[in-house]
Amino acid sequence: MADSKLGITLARHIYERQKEHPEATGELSGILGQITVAAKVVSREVNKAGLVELLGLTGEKNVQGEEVKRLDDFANDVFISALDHSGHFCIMASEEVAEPIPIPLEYPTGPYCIAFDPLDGSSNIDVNVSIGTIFAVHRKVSHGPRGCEEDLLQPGRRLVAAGYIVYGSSTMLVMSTGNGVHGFTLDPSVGEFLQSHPDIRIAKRGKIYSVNEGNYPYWSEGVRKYVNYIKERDPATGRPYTARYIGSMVADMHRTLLYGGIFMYPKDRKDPKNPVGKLRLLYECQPMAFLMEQAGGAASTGRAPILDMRPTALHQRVPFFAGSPENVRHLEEFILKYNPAPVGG
Ligand code: AHM
Ligand code: MG
Repeated sequence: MADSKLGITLARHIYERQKEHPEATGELSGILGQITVAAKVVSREVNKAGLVELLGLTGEKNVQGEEVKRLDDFANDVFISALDHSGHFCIMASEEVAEPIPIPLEYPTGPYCIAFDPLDGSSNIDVNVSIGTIFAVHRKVSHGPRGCEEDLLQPGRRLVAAGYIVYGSSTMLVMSTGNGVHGFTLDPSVGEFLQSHPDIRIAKRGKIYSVNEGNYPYWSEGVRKYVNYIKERDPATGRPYTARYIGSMVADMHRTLLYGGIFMYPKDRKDPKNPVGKLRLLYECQPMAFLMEQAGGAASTGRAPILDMRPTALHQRVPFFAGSPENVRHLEEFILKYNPAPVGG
């Protein structure tokens, strides 16, 4: 007979945390509730993508100049429509949309704003490799009634919640509201996210490095020297590090969080228009850095914590290094030593 004891649902987890904070309004649980609805819909479509011809290109380009796949479009629409009417947000931003997304006039606005990447790692869709959604929630700081870009361009240090959903061998939601990092796995038979990874803590030091090494010729001296060093030997064990790179930030970061080590997307000089790395600050790096720090890890531009960066543009890109705190510090030492100009990683 099946176990009749229901696991801890995400809703129960949030409710119990809320009880510890009598001043809480319940707004965050409403936000996470809407995110999980969207995540379940996207998860369902990702799982049947090969069957229903969602694969393939729409022929359009997104604001980054990349081809938009149908599933990216779909996920973007699902997240917008799950969030815009909720009354929690004053403004939103998506990787797929050039400008901030206003809340339609017929819906109420609320005291938060959200930035999200609806389907990250989309180059992996066609080959059935894990992809994900990333989200970051800030409190509204502007004074007007409906929010503006100022609300979205806040340092990550001020985030009130962030998380990701990984659509992998199972669908998992990993999130933090500033009280540690907690993981929930979707039980498809009941359609609920159940707590599977309470209070995730990253190892102080790991021995896995994760980076697109094809870009080696374009890296700065500091990053090259660091990667050469860890490929030679881990000072702790005397053995070389292990390489793992999926090319899906959510999956690579998820593994880094659980197994330790370092994930890197350094400044990439092969594209002169993009001398600061590929990953986007607001909806990729800030939320991942928030989770990393909440789990006891670190996230850096190579010179300073990602969470201390003050964003200047919605789709701003930054160099990104995150993982076990000792690994990230070690990388920063190489950058400081070999990259004389303050140009980050
Ligand atoms: P995307 O938002 O267009 O999917 O791009 C972001 C993805 C990340 O998931 C991943 O870390 C990175 O691009 C991989 O880039 P590369 O193929 O250059 O290694
Ligand atoms: Mg992305």
